[in-house]
Amino acid sequence: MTKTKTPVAIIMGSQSDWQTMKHAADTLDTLGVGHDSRIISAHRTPDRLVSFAKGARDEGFKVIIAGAGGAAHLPGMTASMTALPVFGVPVESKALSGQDSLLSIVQMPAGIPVGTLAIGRAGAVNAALLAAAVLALSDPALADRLDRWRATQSDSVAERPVDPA
Ligand code: RP5
Repeated sequence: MTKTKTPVAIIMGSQSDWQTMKHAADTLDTLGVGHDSRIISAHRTPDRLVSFAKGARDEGFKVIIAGAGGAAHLPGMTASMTALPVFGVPVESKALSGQDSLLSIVQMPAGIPVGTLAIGRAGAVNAALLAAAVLALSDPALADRLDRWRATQSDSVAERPVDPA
């Protein structure tokens, strides 16, 4: 198996999840963290899922971000087949506004952890920040970039509100 130099895998159940998961990719880009995005459906492409999850460590990945909506089994099934950290992003579904996705991902049985984030964009951004924080434990340059990212965010918050234009 070819080793990747990209430490973060971003996987999602459908092309339709990319609109949400792109925020994770963009955040990792801002932090200078390599990533690879793939469509892997727990239901429609189960063989692809098994192959990816069982081989993720050997491929060189260190952290997996998994986004899915509805009956969102992707993060949990991935975590069942790898000991790499898995962060789950509940994608906002049309029918139930992502509450189905959230409950599908968050209620893992003891023994197989998935770090579950917020529904939608906030969850995707925060999954990327958490992935970066994990990698920063052994990468001082990345730790510096993460500190600067947070300082920039603090600086961008106005002290007083203004009326909308
Ligand atoms: C899930 O079903 C995917 O993660 C997606 O959020 C949802 C709907 O998929 P599509 O019907 O848009 O392909 O597996």
